[in-house]
Amino acid sequence: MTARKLTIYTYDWLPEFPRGFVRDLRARWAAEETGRSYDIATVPVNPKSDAHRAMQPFAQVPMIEDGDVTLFETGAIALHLAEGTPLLPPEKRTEITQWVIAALNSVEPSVSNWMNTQMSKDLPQIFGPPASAELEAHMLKFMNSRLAALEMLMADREWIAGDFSAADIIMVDVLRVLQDSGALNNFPALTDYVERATARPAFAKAMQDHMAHWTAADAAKAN
Ligand SMILES: N[C@@H](CCC(=O)N[C@@H](CS)C(=O)NCC(=O)O)C(=O)O
Repeated sequence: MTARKLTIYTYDWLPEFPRGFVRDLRARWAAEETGRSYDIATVPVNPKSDAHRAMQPFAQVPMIEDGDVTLFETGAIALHLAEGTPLLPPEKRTEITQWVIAALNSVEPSVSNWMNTQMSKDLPQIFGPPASAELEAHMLKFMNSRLAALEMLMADREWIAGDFSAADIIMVDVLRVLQDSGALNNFPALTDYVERATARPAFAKAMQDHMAHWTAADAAKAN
């Protein structure tokens, strides 16, 4: 039997600030955890192409091709790559799916909105005019309410739905963007959860290759 060919799509180049956090990392991490080798293909970040929109209607990344399956949305990608592996045991499928959706729908918007208020201070040309103190406080309060709920839950769990699963890849990647800002400091269980997950060899390999991609992209741009 020939193994299906897996291709992960990301941008051809990006500036420094999002590197390490571009969501192709989630697809790479899932591939590494499940022992899938993959190729990287790129789409232009500027201008976005029609070919890109044909694969991802919002012209975002990542997308994957896995044999004859083409997919976008990191939750769908993680669940797809986890299929038939210990990252998605059949008896845990519904619970893991629930947590993937919770990470993307109940937690990530609160994190992204607060992060945008922070990024708007340093990069207003990209993130819009600096957020007012009121907006920033509102977004922080909303995010902290979500983090507090998750903190209670993770206080007595190693992973979110039994053993390490596709849901942990997505939830941890949503949370880890907060590490450097100190926003997780009041949430020791979440801090430990993120540290535990990102200490996994598969995460380290995914991150190393993700960063190497941007270094190579710089070199290609310079030529
Ligand atoms: N919900 C999407 C979000 C994808 C997303 O936000 N991708 C970012 C890169 S990490 C992007 O392409 N941003 C550029 C844009 O939105 O134009 C997913 O999880 O796949």
